[in-house]
Amino acid sequence: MIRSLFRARRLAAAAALGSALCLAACDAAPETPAAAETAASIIAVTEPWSRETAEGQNAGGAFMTIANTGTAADRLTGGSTPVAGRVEIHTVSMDGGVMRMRQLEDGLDIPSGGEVTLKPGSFHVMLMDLKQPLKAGDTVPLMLTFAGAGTLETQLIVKPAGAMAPEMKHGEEGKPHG
Ligand SMILES: [Cu+2]
Repeated sequence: MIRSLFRARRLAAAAALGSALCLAACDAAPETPAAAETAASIIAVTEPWSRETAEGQNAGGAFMTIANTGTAADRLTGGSTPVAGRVEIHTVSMDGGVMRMRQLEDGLDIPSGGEVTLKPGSFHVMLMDLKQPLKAGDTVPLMLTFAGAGTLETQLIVKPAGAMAPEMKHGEEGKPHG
């Protein structure tokens, strides 16, 4: 057993030497193509924002548009932020005339070459167990997790309590969104 451990060490040393030689001589070694598709290069998040919360309110929504320029579909599965205990992905559906939020256990699909808008009354990121109220004007870091592309940090701008989605600012509340 000791002998095989020694042998393993010798092999590891030889491998290390081999890769050191390779660093010097084979700098043109091909990279794995998949490794190049990180969240920062294929996922674009625009207009990330959140809404001011009242004292004692224990959860808040976060909204944004997520575009996927990658060659494969991806999925937003969750995230993390210093201001909340946990982050969930939610959808909203009508249940007997009442709007209800529901967690998307498998995450939210972001199609290849497409984009998905998270907005009030629709898909959103939910900041659960808020550790502090969100105040208008604050900027809150939010780390998003994608099943394929990994993690991406974004900064939520906290807007006043009555704020709607950016495209709903000019009296377009009644219009359907495309
Ligand atoms: Cu929610």
